[in-house]
Formats: sequence, structure tokens, C-alpha cells
Amino acid sequence: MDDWFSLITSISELPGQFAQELDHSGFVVIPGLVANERLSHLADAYDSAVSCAASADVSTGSSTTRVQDFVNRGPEFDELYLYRPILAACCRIITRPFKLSTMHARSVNPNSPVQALHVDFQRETEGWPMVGFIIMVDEFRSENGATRFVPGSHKWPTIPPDSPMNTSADNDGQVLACGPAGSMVIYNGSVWHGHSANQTGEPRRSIQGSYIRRDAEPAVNQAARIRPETLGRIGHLARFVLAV
Ligand SMILES: O=C(O)CCC(=O)C(=O)O
Repeated sequence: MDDWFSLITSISELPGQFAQELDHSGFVVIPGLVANERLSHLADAYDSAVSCAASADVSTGSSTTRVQDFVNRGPEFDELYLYRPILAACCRIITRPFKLSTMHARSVNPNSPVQALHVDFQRETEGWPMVGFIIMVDEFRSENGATRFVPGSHKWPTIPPDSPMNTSADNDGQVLACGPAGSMVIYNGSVWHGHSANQTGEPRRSIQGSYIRRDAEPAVNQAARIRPETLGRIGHLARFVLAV
């Protein structure tokens, strides 16, 4: 397993300015990860996967719709969790062997309010740290629910307080992670974040995932969920990061 970690470290690259921004701010937006010519195909595959999902895999909240298990929803999604910048970010932040915890679709529903600021993984708790990613299936804009982050908050010992400040759309110091479709947001799981309000009549679509320490409890047991057809098409690197 250590060999795999060394191999991933050697093949993964996060260009210097992105690495510094991730360290400093706790998140970074990398444009152009999904090639332009693939974007409409990815969006169509997303819509089709979401509409075919069994109801047990769909959670509809007050502002978002989430569909589980994008590891098993088609070959169009296989490369997303293997992009070299996200693997490099995991090597940098987790600093030891890691695995994919989950990969799912999340749409911010049309005309939805802002989401409260939160962390995905509290600092220094069991299994910490975590690295998250968000792939923009649609352009993220200030009016369609782009994710908001509080830069530097991944270094704070506190989590967002349960207060109205948290659900205010204009939290002091927050920055919107805007970018063209095909961009990837990589973030430290301890940074304060949440989606902003979607004031448009269209959903804001994304594919999101997280990586955790290899010995930590995953959100989804990939080995239990993996389908034979997925196993049949993915390579050794994917099997390693899925721990299947
Ligand atoms: O979809 C987003 O922009 C952020 C979602 C998020 O932070 C969450 O659900 O934990």
C-alpha cells in the first residue's frame, strides 16, 4: 500500500500556485479539468444518471437534490475521481494512504436560499483530515448558487457557530468559488463553506466527492457497492483509490 501512495505521489501534480492557494485559503478552483468538447456529454450523462437513480439513492433537501453512487453510474464518471490535481491534493493534505469516501451528484435547486456555513470534517476529530472536490457541471456564478468559502478557516480551531450570521448571504470574509463548467474546486474538509443562493430558474449541477485516510470510516463502503461492470472497466489506480 505504501508503494501505491509513493506511486500516486509521483504521478500526481498540483501546480505551485494552486497548491499555495489550497494551503493558504483552504480551497482552490482549477478551470478546464473537463475538456470543453466533453462538457455537453457529461451534462447529458449526469441528467440521465440522476433521472434513472432508484429513490433510495436520491435525497431531496430544502435546497439541494443529491444522488448517491456516481462511482457506479457509468464510464463518463470514471476519470473524475482520478484527476491528478485531486490526487496530488490528497497526498499533500492527508499525507498518508487514502481512499475515496463518496462521489455523488448535487444540484442546488432553482430559487433556493443560501446554505448555512459548515465544515465537512472537524479538525482533529477521529479520521481527520478530509479532502473534498466539486466538479462544475454548470458554470458556477454568483446568482446560481456557487459554493461560498471562508478563506483560511480550515486553520481555525472552531466550527461555524449556530447563529444567523451563518445563514446570512453576505458573511464577512466569504468568497464565491465561481468558474466555468468543467472546473474543479478542491477544498480542505475543515474549511467553512456552503452553497450560496440560487436565484435562477435552473438547477446548479455538480459532482462532488471526498477522500479520507485509508484507515478511516468512509461515507460509502465502495467495496460493498461496486458493480461487476464497474470493476470490469476500471484500472488498478481506480481500484486502489476505491479500496476495492
Ligand atoms: O454544493 C455546494 O456548493 C456545497 C455543498 C456542501 O457544502 C454540502 O452539502 O456539504
